[in-house]
Amino acid sequence: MTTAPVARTTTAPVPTQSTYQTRVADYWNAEENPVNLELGKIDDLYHHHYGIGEADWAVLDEPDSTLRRERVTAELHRLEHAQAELLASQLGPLAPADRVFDAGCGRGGGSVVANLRYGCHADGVTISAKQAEFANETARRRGIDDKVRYHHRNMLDTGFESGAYAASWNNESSMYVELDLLFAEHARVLRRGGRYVVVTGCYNDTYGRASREVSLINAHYICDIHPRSAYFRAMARNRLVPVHVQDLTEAAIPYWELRRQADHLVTGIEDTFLSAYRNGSFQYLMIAADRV
Ligand code: GPP
Ligand code: MG
Repeated sequence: MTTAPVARTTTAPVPTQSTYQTRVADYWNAEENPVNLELGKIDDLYHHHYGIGEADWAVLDEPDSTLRRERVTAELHRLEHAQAELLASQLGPLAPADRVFDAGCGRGGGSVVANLRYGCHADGVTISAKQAEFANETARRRGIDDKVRYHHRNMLDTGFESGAYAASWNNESSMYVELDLLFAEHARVLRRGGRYVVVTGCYNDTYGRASREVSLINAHYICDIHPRSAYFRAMARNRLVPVHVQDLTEAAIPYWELRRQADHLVTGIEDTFLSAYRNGSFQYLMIAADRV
């Protein structure tokens, strides 16, 4: 049999980072919202997630305007910190020799919280070189840089050692990536019996498709919010078995109510979050799962 010669096709080199990922990195390299920096300054713990729990509304009645701003800032930080502590509480028990992986670590607050709670080693990963550098500086200031390290890497392809991690998490960062790719990487780096935790905003399948508010949130952060169902499907396909699911939607509302009244901190997305939560199209969820 003879075959006709086939013209050689040249394939374009696969970029290490997609154009989308570059745009996301650009956003986070440039981001300097007072709502993140002013809160973080209070105790050098920089969070990139929202808050949970009842707010102390008395801060709004403070007559001195400078003091009022300070008290509102501190209260929002307290609520964000409560969210970080809730997530961290799901990771344990962990020992000081254990390693944890913080996927989409932002300016690093979550890894510090885990280290303070368990004394564990932490590796944070962010696609933003600026955030990684900032977070490493905070770890140096605290004197925990021997145990807490931040890396400018892709959370889908960390290069970390397989099976070396006792726990891992995404705190409001999973909406930037394909869940199957993300959970495959968590399952790879987690040891058998390791714990994975995600806190996320997801759209509500019972409402239907993504609402207008969900689309506005996507446009605001350049992300792509997944439906609730997608988390469970992708976990099931990637050796992650849910052990605890908590709907935090109600608990998230005081934070947004207080934040919308913080003129010195608002970013313009506050009312959209409140509408999305209240019209039932959007949920704030925590899922803890075991790696089997
Ligand atoms: C918080 O970060 C949120 C995200 C990065 C992604 C979107 C989250 C959803 C739950 C949809 P941030 O603290 O940097 O945001 P902000 O500047 O608004 O405080
Ligand atoms: Mg924030």
